[in-house]
Amino acid sequence: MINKKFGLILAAGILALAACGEEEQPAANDATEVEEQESAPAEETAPEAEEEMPEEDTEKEESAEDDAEKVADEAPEAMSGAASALLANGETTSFVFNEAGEFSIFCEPHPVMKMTVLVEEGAEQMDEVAIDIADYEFVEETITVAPGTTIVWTNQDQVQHNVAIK
Ligand SMILES: [Cu+2]
Repeated sequence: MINKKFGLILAAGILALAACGEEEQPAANDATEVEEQESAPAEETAPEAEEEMPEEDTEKEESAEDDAEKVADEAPEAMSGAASALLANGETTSFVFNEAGEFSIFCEPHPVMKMTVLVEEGAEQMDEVAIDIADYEFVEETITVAPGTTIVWTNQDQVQHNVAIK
């Protein structure tokens, strides 16, 4: 609110000054100057508040990143050699894919079970993506996700599977 007011006063002041530069109106000019002087204390605080605004936004973004990091903490980062525990029927596991690139996924007890995760900047799938493991297969053969996506696998089979990264 203060910023808007200040903006209006500033805009009015600039307009008045610009107008005064062209047509000499001493009376109107004096009135404008007095007005500006009266509102000076408010102006002194307003620019600071305006400058602080972006910092606050940055802090908000950082806290959003912190939240994302918390999610990432829950799901281990996808990297070569990583593997989940064996999943019983209905159990889930997840990895977060932060790095762009290609990840070959397989099931350790059944190495024929494979899928590929492509991590690409600007991919439509993001945040959290669910993939079932059913009938000895990863339901998606290849999936493209944006960096930072957490993929959650759910074992729908009665046999145990896991999710390993080559
Ligand atoms: Cu398996």
